[in-house]
Amino acid sequence: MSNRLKVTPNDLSAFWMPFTANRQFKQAPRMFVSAKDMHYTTSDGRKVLDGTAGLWCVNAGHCRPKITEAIQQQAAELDYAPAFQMGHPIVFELANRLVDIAPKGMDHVFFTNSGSESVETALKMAIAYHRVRGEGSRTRLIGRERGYHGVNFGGISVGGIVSNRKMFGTLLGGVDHLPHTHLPEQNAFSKGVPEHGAELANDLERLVTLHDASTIAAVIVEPVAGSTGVILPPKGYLQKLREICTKHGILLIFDEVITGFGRLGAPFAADYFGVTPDIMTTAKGVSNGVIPMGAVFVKKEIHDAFMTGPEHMIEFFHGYTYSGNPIACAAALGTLDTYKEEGLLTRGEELSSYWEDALHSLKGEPHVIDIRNIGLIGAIELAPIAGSPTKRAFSAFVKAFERGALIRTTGDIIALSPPLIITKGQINELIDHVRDVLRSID
Ligand code: PXG
Ligand code: PLP
Repeated sequence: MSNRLKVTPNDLSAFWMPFTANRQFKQAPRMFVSAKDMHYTTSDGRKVLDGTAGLWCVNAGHCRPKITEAIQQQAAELDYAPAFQMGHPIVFELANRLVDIAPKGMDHVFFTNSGSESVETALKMAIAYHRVRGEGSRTRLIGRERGYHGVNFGGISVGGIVSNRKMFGTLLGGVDHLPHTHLPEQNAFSKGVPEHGAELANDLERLVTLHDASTIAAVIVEPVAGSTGVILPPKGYLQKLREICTKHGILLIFDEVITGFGRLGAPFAADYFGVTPDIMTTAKGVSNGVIPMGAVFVKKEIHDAFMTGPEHMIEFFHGYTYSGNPIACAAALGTLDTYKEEGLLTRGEELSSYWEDALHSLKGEPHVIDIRNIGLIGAIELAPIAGSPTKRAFSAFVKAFERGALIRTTGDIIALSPPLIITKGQINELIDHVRDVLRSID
């Protein structure tokens, strides 16, 4: 470890931390200084088991040699090339490799630098697609309550997490929302996808009646909602959404920023559920979280609709300085090699029943009011402390960190999403940490 990493900075004030209780953190900082495979090391030298793959992104585990080497080599060879009107070889190689593993028919990839940017890109593509086809009246976007689509204005407009929206004015116009699918009275402690609630997809018919299909560009949903605390699609729900979208010429966008790249035990949620969207947003696992990168997958028909007009003209007025950045591409290629060699994009399937049993063994522990699971995702919902929502889960988070496990909490829900390299022994270890924590908090 370099000296630089061993020293804890003595002034923490300049850095305004994202999605963090800044004042509380700075009174008692929690710092990671290195990581390897399934573990972080803290600044006081303790090993912490990563129960969350960083922020749902380090799917292959930490500091994997193929990825590290690819980045090192690329940084020394071609550090940056302009993203507009210029190319470099590996961005094309990466696009081909991604299309090879994508659901059938998703033949083109647009690069971004994050999930939030992937979402903005997808929403703009959807509206522009209808316009280039002569259906410029299709401008409305439909999201879902409790949805998370990143933090930029388009994403929070279609998103449905109140605290991420309410501070920021009137947001995008022409947006409506489907109801969320969390039905604890009927579905609590379901193993895998719940039985009840597919009919909630029919609400899209209501919105079509209200607004008319000719005004609606796209519906965007997370196939499995992650950030809000893991809400699964009821059996048949996504199929129904797909049918209604197709019937009315509305594009279906799956936001696979969390579910993409093996999280459910299949390469994408589209594969897992057998439902193919028209556009698919990804980020996180595409580069193992190591270098920022996002990728938007689109069906051939959508891409091809733009490829008209004079050939010297730009077809889609959109892109980022760092779209397809060479070092990010190298990281992604190293990531895909690692996934392939170790079978990680489907490893979750082998482990999911073990994971399910381990998680559901927490039923009956203090405070637990629901447990949800799919692939290598788990959620343990706790009863909130009366008058102090989020406090109980936050103390669980701090206690777990002190004991040696990184978990994630949102509201009063503990969310788990370990790297896909986790062993059965480490699953037991993680769940035992959570059990001990639940028994030790108020
Ligand atoms: N869409 C979805 C479905 C996501 O989960 C984003 C978009 C935005 O991605 P970026 O890269 O802009 O953060 C996300 C990100 C959590 C957590 O703990 C979830 C996310 C990010 C950070 C924390 O729930 N999801
Ligand atoms: N702001 C200014 C002043 C810029 O010049 C640019 C890009 O050239 C941006 C924002 C957008 O930056 P990015 O392409 O990294 O998203």
